[in-house]
Amino acid sequence: MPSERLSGKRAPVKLLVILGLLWGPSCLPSDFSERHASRVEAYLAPPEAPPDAVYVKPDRALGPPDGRTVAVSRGSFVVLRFFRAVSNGPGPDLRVYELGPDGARARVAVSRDGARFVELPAVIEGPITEIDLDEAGLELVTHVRLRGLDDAGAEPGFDLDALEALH
Ligand SMILES: [Ca+2]
Ligand SMILES: [Ca+2]
Repeated sequence: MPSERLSGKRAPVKLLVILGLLWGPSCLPSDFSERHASRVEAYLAPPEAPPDAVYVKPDRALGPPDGRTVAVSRGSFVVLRFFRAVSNGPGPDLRVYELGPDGARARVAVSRDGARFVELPAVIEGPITEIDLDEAGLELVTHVRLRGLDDAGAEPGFDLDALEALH
């Protein structure tokens, strides 16, 4: 039957369209993997936090800012990695997004190999902090570490939402 042959030829096309829609975005360099931290390398949760607390899930700091945060308090830290190296371009190179009006503070360190970190002198605080790699004396970094300095707020310490590469 001609109509059956016709439908038989169309089915694979429909299938390819559906697969293309499902797979297409992940096959392309996406905003997620290019510009924002894409992997958790290490996390030490706030010492007093219940292990099932939502704010001790470090993957909440991956991808673009979305209001989901991970807590980094005194005695805790997180190390996130970028899919590609962040370069030291003109002006600021990294942006740190925080959530919460609790005035929590943190220190940032950067690394190009995930082993040796250079901690920046500035204490960071507030919703957006821009960082210049000049301060670390590095031209390329792949890893960023945040170390909490206090336990301010209901979710203790600095509430990290996202990291963004500006170059
Ligand atoms: Ca710079
Ligand atoms: Ca987030």
